[in-house]
Amino acid sequence: MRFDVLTLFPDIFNGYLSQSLLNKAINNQLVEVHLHNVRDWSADKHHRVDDRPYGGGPGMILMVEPMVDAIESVQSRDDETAEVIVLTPTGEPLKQPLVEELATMKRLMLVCGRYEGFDQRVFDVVRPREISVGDYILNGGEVAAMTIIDAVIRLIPGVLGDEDSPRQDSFSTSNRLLEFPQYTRPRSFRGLDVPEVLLNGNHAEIDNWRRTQSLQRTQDRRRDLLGEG
Ligand code: JA8
Repeated sequence: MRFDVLTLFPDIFNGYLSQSLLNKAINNQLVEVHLHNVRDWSADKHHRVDDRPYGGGPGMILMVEPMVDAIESVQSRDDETAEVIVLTPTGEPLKQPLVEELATMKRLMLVCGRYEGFDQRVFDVVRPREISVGDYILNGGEVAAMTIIDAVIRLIPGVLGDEDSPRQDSFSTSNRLLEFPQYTRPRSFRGLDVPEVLLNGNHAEIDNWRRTQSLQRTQDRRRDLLGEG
């Protein structure tokens, strides 16, 4: 799977991309991540990509020309057409079913904004998909882009560190309950003991306990997940 990331701050991605799991996936040619600095498409000698908003107001707006030039130029670098995604707090909320859909695609282009956002004509011309990673405002789209890459690549066969298929107990299309609590050694820590049921080897009883815990946790913490579906 190929990712193209358009950003004003490509260096933000270096630490994330050099983590061993992703590095292995890149070396095994399961994943490609190409970083592009939008400033390279600036038309003027000062490399400006932002300007003040018409109508007034605070902050700066990303200019339509360098943004559209960058997106179209990067799109043409591969025969496979990329799904163009702009990270924005006004986009479609990212949930696991959307992650699963994105993981089926051969190529994604992730466009990261900064400042007060893009000139509207970027959206009018490119007609990208707009995705939000959550109801809070980041300083830019880069962390959101890494979130998408991270959530998507763990669904690509062979990318996970272990041989297990990805954990989908919580939030997958089929299961909307939260995970049950897990324990490992020691059996006792500061007077807190591992629940007896997990030690007795009765797997029907263990499954039943875990289902009950999942339901209880979901009711306590995320009642919204039980609403429909
Ligand atoms: C932001 Br600035 C900026 C750009 C993209 C995103 S996505 C999100 N939740 N906040 C802020």
